[in-house]
Amino acid sequence: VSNFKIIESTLREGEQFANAFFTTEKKIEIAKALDEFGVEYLELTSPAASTQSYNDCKAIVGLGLKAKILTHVRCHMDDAKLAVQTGVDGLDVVIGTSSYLREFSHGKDMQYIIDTATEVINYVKGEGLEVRFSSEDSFRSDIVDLLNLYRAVDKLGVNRVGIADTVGCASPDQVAELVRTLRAIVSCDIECHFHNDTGCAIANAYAALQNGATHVDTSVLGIGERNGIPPLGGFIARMYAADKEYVKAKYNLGKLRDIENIVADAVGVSVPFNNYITGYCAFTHKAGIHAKAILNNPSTYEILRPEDFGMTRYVAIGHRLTGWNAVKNRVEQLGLPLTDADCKQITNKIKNLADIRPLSLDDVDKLLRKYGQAKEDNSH
Ligand code: HCA
Ligand code: CU
Repeated sequence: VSNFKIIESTLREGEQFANAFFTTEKKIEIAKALDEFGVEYLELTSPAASTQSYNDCKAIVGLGLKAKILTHVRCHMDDAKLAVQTGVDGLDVVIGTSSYLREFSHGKDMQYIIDTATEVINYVKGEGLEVRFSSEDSFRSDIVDLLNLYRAVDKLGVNRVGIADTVGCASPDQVAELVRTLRAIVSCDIECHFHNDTGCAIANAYAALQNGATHVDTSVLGIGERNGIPPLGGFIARMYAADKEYVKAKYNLGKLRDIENIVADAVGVSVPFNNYITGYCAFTHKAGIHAKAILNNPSTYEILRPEDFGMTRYVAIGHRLTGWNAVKNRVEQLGLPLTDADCKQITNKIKNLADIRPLSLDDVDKLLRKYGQAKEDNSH
């Protein structure tokens, strides 16, 4: 699963998040931060959406970032022409293929879709730009229709075909099967886009990569239409677990927290407490058994190394589940002259107190210092 590329869609799918309103300045700040992180592509809202969208697209193209700039457009010549004028590196072209969308959304049949796709793809390629063709709602589309369409666009020389789980209904095994089938039919790259309505977005992205997909769509904190798509951080966590050295070499992982804070602030939400990597408890260890092992060797209970992400580990000790090894570690940090026997005794004291109410680290430190002081006084 190495050698994947991220198409970061905070500035497209993310703009479809309920709370999102990005000013030009904010878009530029987000684009620069993502570029520093090292994503390979930024996907922007269609310039056909509004005048500001058109201008913002040009402004971001003008930044001269390392990341390639894509814009996301309907499969329509007018939209494609407008997009080409903005100077982007490529177009992510999309059209709905499921019977739901063909009937209730755009009302077009498969032949019309193939004809329009052909016209748009030939045009974009003729302009020398990268082009991806994707079917919206791929998992509720007729598989024969879908494969015929992909085969046709592959022959036209698209750079990528895309599959999209627009409603978030797919499971990893379904994804694996569809991607494997598609891999056998097209020779171009395969991009995938998964919504998270049923909690499978990251797992689906991973299953797609394992079966031949090459590009994955993400957004910061997963923001998007409804409850969104794979969060950049969670996807990175998954890929780090699969191939740590590759991910560390390719991305500037220490930048993740900043990016999430910028986006969370821009859309008026806070980073979830249990967020991948950056959530406030992501590297907090609590039970005595965990704490002891972690202090001996962090890999016992950590698959992600906090240092690799500019984060720090925390061992909570002011609670009834605490153990004397963790207390001893704190004693050493504070440089107090207490023995193992003392630490065991204090641990019991902490447990008794914490049965009544939770203690802050400050409460615990005070207690430890009091014992340490008493010890010194005795020895004089
Ligand atoms: C939508 C479109 C899309 C497109 C995905 C893609 C989806 O907002 O409905 O271009 O691959 O989820 O289908 O985001
Ligand atoms: Cu989407």
